[in-house]
Amino acid sequence: MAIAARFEVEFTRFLDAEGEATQELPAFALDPANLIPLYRAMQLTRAFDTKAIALQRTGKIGTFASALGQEAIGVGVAGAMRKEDVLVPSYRDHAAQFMRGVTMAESLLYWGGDERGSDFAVPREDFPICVPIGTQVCHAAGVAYAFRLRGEARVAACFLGDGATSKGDFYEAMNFAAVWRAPLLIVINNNQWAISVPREHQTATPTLAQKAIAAGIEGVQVDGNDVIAVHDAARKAVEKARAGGGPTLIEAISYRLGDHTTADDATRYRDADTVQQQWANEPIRRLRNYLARIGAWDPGKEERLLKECADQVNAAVEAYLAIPPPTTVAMFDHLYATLPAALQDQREAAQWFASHDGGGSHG
Ligand SMILES: Cc1ncc(C[n+]2csc(CCOP(=O)(O)OP(=O)(O)O)c2C)c(N)n1
Ligand SMILES: [Mg+2]
Repeated sequence: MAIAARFEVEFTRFLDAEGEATQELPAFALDPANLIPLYRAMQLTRAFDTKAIALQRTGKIGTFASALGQEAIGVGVAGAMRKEDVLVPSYRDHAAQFMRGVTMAESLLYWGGDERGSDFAVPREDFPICVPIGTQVCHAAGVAYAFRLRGEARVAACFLGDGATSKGDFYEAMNFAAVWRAPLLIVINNNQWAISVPREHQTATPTLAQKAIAAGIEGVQVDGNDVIAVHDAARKAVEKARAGGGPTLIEAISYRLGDHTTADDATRYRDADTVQQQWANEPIRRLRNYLARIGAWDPGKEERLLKECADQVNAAVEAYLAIPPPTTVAMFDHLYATLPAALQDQREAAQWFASHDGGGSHG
């Protein structure tokens, strides 16, 4: 018997849970000036998450999907992208969106059910949040293919969850991007849960990264709670894609410390002790410990940063609440160049109701 092919999946971590370096750090991480912005971005995301949940509870936004415990994934990846690249996000990727220039007020507008929240002032070519599971991977493959066709040195990056890797869209997109050597980065946020379905009931493979092998692309695993590992893998993948080396799949292993969304109650299906134990691995404390260990962080800096983040979040909430609600007829305005007669009638009826009950408001 001969071996037709052999495969392996690498796993990378630079900082352990206590923020101790387990191996020599990549060059960018040797300068704390490169790490502090990543730390800040993670803290800002967490501050936003806390506030967004409070806004949902008080009826000021609709359902919200928190990124609690998974901040390093979005921050590490978006920090490796260039402005001209394109992000194709799912619903748990505001950490990455904020780094790209999407404002927190826009994000709140989106979660408040207002489509104008997807019309980002910056970055104009990033995609809106995709709620259908896995379909965004196909969109991202298409974007990457377009870059390739046009000869543009740009990269498309998308995120999906562990659950989404069971979807055909994921395999089809990977296969397509691999064949065309499209400049695509696919990042799996393996937070161990797809709502109430645990990772081990989701798929029989020991890693999710190995799913890349069937498509003929590189698949790597990183500690998704180690922002240095995420950023390093993303940087290599983005550089490779830009240089014509084709797609990469990164599986970032993390843990969903919060509920699936504000519409979920995870205490009904998972054990509080396990969640408590997972708090020891979370990414913010890990990087803070490392920065403190090398003398680049102290309680005074921490206090100032938290205040700054809170102020920024509060300003975004105020900006959001001050935005007048969309008109009732706005929902008819962007579907057709010329509205069909039946919808024209509905538009008029909507207009009539709007002018008789005074319209809506946030919450
Ligand atoms: C096509 C489709 N099927 C089902 C759903 C309902 N749904 C919303 S979130 C979710 C679980 C996704 O889990 P995962 O991919 O692990 O992402 P996570 O929410 O953990 O980030 C499902 C099944 C959906 N949004 N779209
Ligand atoms: Mg998941």
